Amino acid sequence: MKSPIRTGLPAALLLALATAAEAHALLEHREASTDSAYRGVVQIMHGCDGRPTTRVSVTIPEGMIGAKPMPKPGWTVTTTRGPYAQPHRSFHGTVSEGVKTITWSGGALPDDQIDEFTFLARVSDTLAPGTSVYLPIEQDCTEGSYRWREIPVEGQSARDLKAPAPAVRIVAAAQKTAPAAAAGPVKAGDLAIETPWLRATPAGAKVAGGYVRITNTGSSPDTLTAAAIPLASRGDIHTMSTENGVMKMAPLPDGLTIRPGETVELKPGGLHLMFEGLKGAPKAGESVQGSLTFRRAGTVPVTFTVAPIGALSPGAAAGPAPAARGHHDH
Ligand SMILES: [Cu+2]
Repeated sequence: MKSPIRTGLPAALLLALATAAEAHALLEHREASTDSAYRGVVQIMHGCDGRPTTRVSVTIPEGMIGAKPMPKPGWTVTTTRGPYAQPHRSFHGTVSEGVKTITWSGGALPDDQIDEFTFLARVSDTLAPGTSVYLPIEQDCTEGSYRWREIPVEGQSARDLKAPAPAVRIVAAAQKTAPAAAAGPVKAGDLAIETPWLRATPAGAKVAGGYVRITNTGSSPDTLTAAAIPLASRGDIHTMSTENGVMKMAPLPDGLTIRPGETVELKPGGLHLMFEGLKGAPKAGESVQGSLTFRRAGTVPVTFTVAPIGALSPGAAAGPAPAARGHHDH
């Protein structure tokens, strides 16, 4: 916290002066799917008024079960266990007790450096999509401390609180089956990749268009830089636009960046994957194993379904006759 107060004030006063805008303890992932794993990453962004952080403790909320900390070199990790308010369904029957707090201590994180403290837990199916859970965090320094533990009441915003506990919003579990494709969404790190598909091409065609929907559920941007299928010698990302009534397309040389929280849809007439140097024609009804390459998430295997020549969506029949749509048609 960069406040004008002098050092050496009691922790309670430091706490009173802290505001939500200055929160030092954040969670990297602010959404979790019900009945799924949750990777909790507590990010410590500052010390206490210039002093190094020496202890970080997180309280696991009711409904996050089976929590396990990740050890951290230079820090001692301890946990406390206790009974859950209600039993939760798990892989092996029900669980009624588990880790309630995780504490990392004994390290010294300077004020001008940041660090992350990680745990894994499972979000029980008792947590309903649309609700939020709160993970109070204690941060102690060589001098001073913070207690990020205030939880908003009905109608109150975390902004109204001086020391809000970081929140995680519970969302519905990813659909097991995408409507048009056999495979469900592919998760790659913070990315959800849905419905990769190609348009079938006439025999002898040199290029094929590919389409996909990508959602970034994390807090860092990622960039799609390339795509590949065995039939093509290369795969780029193209934009498409209309200039003076003529459709034009151009490669995105720096790739396509998907910002945190954003969903990018590659579809006919817009952004698309452009597979070039085809050695054969993808045929409607086939599945084609391929990959998408991202700067952060790396190369992710995906299965492209193949829709008919001229299709406007993966599950649709062919669109208007190709001749009607002009020549930059992919
Ligand atoms: Cu193109």
